Amino acid sequence: METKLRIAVQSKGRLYEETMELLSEAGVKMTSVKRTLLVPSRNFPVELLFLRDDDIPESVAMGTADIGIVGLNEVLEKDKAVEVIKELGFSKCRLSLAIPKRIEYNGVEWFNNRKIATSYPVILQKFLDKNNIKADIHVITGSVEIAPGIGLADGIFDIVSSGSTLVSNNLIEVEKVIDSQAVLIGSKKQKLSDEKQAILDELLFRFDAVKAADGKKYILMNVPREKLDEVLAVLPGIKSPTVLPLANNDWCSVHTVLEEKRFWEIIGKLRNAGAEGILALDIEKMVL
Ligand code: PRT
Ligand code: ZN
Repeated sequence: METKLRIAVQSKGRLYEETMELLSEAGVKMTSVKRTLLVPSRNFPVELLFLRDDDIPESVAMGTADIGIVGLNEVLEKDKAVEVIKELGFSKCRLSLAIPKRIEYNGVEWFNNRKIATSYPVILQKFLDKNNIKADIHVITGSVEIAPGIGLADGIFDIVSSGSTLVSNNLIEVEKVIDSQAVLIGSKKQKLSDEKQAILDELLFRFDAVKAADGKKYILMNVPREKLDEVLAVLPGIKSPTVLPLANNDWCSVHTVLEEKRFWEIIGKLRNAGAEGILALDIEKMVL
């Protein structure tokens, strides 16, 4: 039987969409859209094990899955024998302490002898120990942010992303404890077979190509030959753009790759320098 690398992924929730998108952009196609527990790819030697995110670190530590995709917050909280192989750059958030906004806050000592509601007691306890704070941790799952309002806790320790949940509950973030994002994890103890390692290496190579293309545009434009130097001067730091001849000898075609966030700034300069017929295309993959 063909060797398959088994990847534990979240079956539904905030990580699901982007995990599937990353795999799909890496050319990994799945056999069925129905989310049964174990789904093989139809064109790549991997299979997906769909789990709750809470169970992913342990499944990787135990070797039930070879690798997993999960939030760093879950990895740190579950504290299993896993290691981060790669940061995937999506589902970015932070774990922070927050308190009612009307309270005057004068530093982390404020939390001494206070009651803190959280779903992340392990990470919180480590932070409190490091800062010599003795507080009472109250573990609740879900809707942590309402705890202070109903008198269940003095403050909370929870995931913050945009911050709007805190605002609508009259809370204010006072200490950021960790930054989190989706990460690819592997077991610390179980070494992959050579075959599985080779599959993982290919997958990581493809993830890098997808990531390299992220936020970049492929730009083509027509430039009068006499303006070529001026146009090329507008493209600083970009490794030698391609210059191609056109049927009309007075003109040439310049191709290059631009950071999307600098697109409008640079396009303006290119037009002023004499570029015309500028086309911008999405780049799907980039192998550096
Ligand atoms: O069912 P399962 O156990 O698999 O899923 P889950 O309900 O435990 O997790 P899920 O799907 O809600 O989140 C999965 C992962 O997404 C988390 O572990 C984080 O790594 C990541 N993530 C990124 C977030 C957020 N952003 C986020 N904003 N997880 C939760 N939130 C919640 C947060 O709990 C808070 O209530 O959104 C609220 C804050 O958001 P803002 O934008 O208002 O600040
Ligand atoms: Zn969960």
